[in-house]
Amino acid sequence: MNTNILNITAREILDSRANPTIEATVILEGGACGSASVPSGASVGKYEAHELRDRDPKRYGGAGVLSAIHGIENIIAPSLIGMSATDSAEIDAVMQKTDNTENKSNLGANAILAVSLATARAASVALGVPLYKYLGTSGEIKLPVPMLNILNGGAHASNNLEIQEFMIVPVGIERFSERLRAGSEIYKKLASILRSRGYSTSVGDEGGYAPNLSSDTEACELILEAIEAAGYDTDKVKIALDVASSEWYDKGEYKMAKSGKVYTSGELCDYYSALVERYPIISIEDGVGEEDYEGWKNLSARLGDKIMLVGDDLFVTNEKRVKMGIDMGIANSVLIKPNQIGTLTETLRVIKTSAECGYKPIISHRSGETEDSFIADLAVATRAPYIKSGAPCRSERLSKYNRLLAIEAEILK
Ligand code: 2PG
Ligand code: MG
Repeated sequence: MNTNILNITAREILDSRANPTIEATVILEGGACGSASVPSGASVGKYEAHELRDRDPKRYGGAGVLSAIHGIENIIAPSLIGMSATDSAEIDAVMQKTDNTENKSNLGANAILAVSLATARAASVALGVPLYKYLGTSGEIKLPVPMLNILNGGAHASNNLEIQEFMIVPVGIERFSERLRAGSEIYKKLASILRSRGYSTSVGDEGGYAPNLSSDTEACELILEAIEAAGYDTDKVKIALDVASSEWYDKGEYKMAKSGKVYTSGELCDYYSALVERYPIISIEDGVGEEDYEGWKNLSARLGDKIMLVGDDLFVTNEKRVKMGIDMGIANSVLIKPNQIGTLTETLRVIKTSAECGYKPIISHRSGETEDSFIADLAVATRAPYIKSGAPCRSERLSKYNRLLAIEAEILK
């Protein structure tokens, strides 16, 4: 099969929040083709690669991506046509060189990533292998533990919860399909509990419920009740939080976006330590802000031996920032979002670097998603221990979990 690139096209499509995003298609000389679409965040880290939007107020309130698509078809495509789709690293290097900026602001990380992922998919189709096998090495296949976000708050919901994500993590369950079943059963029990207390069961951006509650601790209590009501226990199913605290950071203090309450970095650490004492929490993401390095040191000293401390806005899937964090001894886990950095090659590299240094990679969706399930294959290919793809609800979240079910079925055959 000839894997040389014949043509690349791109289209403007919509994501799960009705915002425009890009779907790119790479067509190979041998006839194979692959498409990929890119997600978009709401709580965006300061150091993320640039997402190129048109800023034309007459279209989609300025969020159109026609300029990025123009770049794919008129600048990226001519530079890649004739190269083999199997040469991902070279293809990504050509795009980075053509863009010629540190944060991919000329062509847009959204444009570059769409082509990068579509190219890998086209290559896997041409070679007739599943994407996870194409992306990864051989050896025993291991499926990730899902981190299911069943209560949404922060920038992902218009309720009063300050913490962005309350997740359940079925770490003590062996099979992926059984982990997902636990996620679904607990999610459904949580709905009954919320309803019985007169709370709303409408959902937030990632499919978790988004009720107004008396406090973030009430959220943890309700989750514990749901775990028990569904017939599981906290040996098997734990809780994880994504605080997304960079959203609150303001001149050295943390000002909660909804209640307006103000905390110092130290007070936040005290708060988390108390939560960890009281609840079966195994992971806290972005507990302090992306530039609050002293806060990260404090948090790591206090909780780094007990739970996963995940850097999302802190690391932005950027190898330089991860290495900086490792040198400083802060955090111990890295959230991996391909669109924070903009190419498959750099994503794979940062996963490798993190894992080699004992930092756990967690493959993640964005709050604005599409039906593309690429990250499910990426998690399997890299043997990532965890994947975070929202609630077991809404098809843009489930496309990833359902793809993992398909992979599990395939390997158990
Ligand atoms: C996060 C993500 C995904 P967003 O903060 O981890 O859950 O949210 O895509 O809005 O940055
Ligand atoms: Mg996060």
